[in-house]
Amino acid sequence: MEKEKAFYERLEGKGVSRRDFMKFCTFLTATMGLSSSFVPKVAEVFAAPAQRPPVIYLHFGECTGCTESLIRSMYPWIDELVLEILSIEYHETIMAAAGRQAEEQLQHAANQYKGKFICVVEGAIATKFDGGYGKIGGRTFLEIAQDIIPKAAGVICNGSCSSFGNIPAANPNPGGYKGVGEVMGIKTVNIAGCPPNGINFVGTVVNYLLLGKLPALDDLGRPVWAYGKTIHDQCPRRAHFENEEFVEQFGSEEAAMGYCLYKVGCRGPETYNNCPVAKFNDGTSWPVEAGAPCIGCSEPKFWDKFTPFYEEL
Ligand code: FSX
Ligand code: SF4
Ligand code: F3S
Repeated sequence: MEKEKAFYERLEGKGVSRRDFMKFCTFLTATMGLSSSFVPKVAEVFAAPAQRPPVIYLHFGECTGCTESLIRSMYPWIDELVLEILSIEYHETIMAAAGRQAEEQLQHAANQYKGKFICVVEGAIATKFDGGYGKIGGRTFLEIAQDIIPKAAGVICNGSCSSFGNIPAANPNPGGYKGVGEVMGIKTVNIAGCPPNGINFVGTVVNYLLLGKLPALDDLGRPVWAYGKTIHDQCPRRAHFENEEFVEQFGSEEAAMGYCLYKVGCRGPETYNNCPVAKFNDGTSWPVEAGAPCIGCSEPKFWDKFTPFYEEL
């Protein structure tokens, strides 16, 4: 097919071979919990997209780590794939426009695609304004959210800040920051993590384009295929936990032997995420593999609930 041929030529122009791409599709399909018979269909979602839903991507109170995690640290070309399957109408980090021009683009896109666009949100929303928290172009985060979000067909929260409030909402929370669902009184798809794994965002979008529906969600709005099991239940150090072989001090012999990190604060038993399987940086590693305990970044209020970090649960 012409469309597919052009796609592979574009990829090759960026130094990505068909083999690399198929490897990625195989990995994505398996991570999404689909059988290998779906691999060609997943490839087709990218190579010959039947539809490219318009997306307005909003940033509120956050560190932009979620965007960085998606566009830079995984497969270096994953941003290209995202641009193949989505029509990004507004995204402050990657768009060329700035200032008034950007503001106009936001209004234009929200009106042109009213009721049809997907709104992706990164960051929490301030609900108190005495200190002047959270404004873009003279409008508060809350005003922007109330203007744009009701016009969207659905909302995906990328990261724990937009999902649950997270660090901006941590005690004492002078800005009254909250997650998008709570502020707007709506249900959102929550790609939790601080930052989330880019694969969890891409997989959720691909699932929607492939099957025409959102994946099953847990009671916190997180896709079950990615957040259905605890870190602890998938951890390669689990045998050490069962054998009571623990790291008691960083830099020790036990740490070098890859013992369990429970006693130096691992929150893996209470944290739902797929890091041991999906990993970060092109499948290179993830916190526990690198010797750092899981701090529970995909759980609501992890900053308040799980601190002080590095102390036993
Ligand atoms: Fe939050 Fe994302 Fe943590 Fe940062 O935007 S989930 S602070 S990684 O960047 O929202
Ligand atoms: Fe569980 Fe953490 Fe130990 Fe892994 S390192 S087995 S997640 S407590
Ligand atoms: Fe976060 Fe724990 Fe994974 S800290 S990145 S959920 S290992």
